[in-house]
Amino acid sequence: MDGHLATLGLGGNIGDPTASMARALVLLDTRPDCAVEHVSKLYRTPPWGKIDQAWFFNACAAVRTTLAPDDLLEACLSIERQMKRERLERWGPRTIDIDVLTYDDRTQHSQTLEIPHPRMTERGFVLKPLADFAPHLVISGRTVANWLEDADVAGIETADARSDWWRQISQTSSP
Ligand code: PH2
Ligand code: MG
Ligand code: MG
Repeated sequence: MDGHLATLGLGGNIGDPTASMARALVLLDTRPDCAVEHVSKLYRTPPWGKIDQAWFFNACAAVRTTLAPDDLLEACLSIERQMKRERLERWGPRTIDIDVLTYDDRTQHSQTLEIPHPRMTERGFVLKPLADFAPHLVISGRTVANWLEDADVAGIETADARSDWWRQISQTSSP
């Protein structure tokens, strides 16, 4: 498929986050206007921002898409809704979170969507998975690998090192 290349960050810490993330990636890949091109390893990460909550699972993906940035965001939010996302508070526990991190090399600051994601360069749980397939991607003048050198990655563990963990898991988990 022709189109734009976007990167997404996925995470969750309620219910079965790994199954939710796998299902979200399959749902995106099933759309005719989105193709999942790369998926990072699956990581277990200590909670960031609000630390008295369960550990998260996190991963990143690259998606080839013909959707405009706002429509891609809407597609992600619609999958969150479809999966009955629960979010109790900002930065607090959630079943699934899908964030648009980058879209080609575009910069956008609108009410609904900021690209690149404004906090991605400080977050080890975003940079580490992203560096699995996009270490040379430039964000605000530095590569992902370079940002990662300065990021706090303490406690981050690999939970599944297979790049097709999401296809495997979505086959074995119930809808
Ligand atoms: N998401 C947040 C807040 N804190 N911490 C980790 N480890 N992983 C996340 O995905 C995460 C977080 C808000 O989106
Ligand atoms: Mg979000
Ligand atoms: Mg988020």
